[in-house]
Amino acid sequence: MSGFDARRDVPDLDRRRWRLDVVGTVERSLELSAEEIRSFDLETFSEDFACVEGWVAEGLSWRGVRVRELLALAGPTAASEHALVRAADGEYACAFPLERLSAAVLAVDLDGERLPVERGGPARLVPTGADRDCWESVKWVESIEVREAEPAAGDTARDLALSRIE
Ligand SMILES: Nc1nc2c(c(=O)[nH]1)N[C@H]1C(S)=C(S)[C@@H](COP(=O)(O)O)O[C@H]1N2
Ligand SMILES: [Mo]
Repeated sequence: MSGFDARRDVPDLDRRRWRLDVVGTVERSLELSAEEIRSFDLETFSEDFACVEGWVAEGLSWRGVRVRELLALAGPTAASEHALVRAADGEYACAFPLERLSAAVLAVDLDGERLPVERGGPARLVPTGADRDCWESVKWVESIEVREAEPAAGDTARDLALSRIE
């Protein structure tokens, strides 16, 4: 992908130790390994990725699980309408309406290979829909925190992404 900027920190992640937490206002908190995520029904789709900085990576082939499937297992409370997706690189986090997040894919493969850590592996969020923004494609996802109230603080993704544009 042409947009990779080596100045940005790639976290030191051990694929075997990595876990995805699905927590917050859910009936059952989940802690899933990369292999457990692979045991869900995985979908493959092709997509271009465009960053507001002005570059495009064309024809990427992603494979992963619909977040809807993970949430179905966790069971959000009826009043849950929001979520905060947190990453392993410091304070990076992105808030979503739960319905939009449900439609996104948590990708574990890119172009037929396990998603490398340089590209956001073990798991990277790939939102769908025309209105998606580049900073919503959270790399190194560590937790999905379901909320009833809209996160008032903690959504740093947009600010961090825009602060990089010179
Ligand atoms: N965890 C995390 N995810 C992130 C970012 C980041 O800094 N940290 N940057 C976002 C932005 S603005 C873009 S354009 C893409 C860049 O993806 P790439 O590094 O694979 O080119 O990742 C998005 N996801
Ligand atoms: Mo971006």
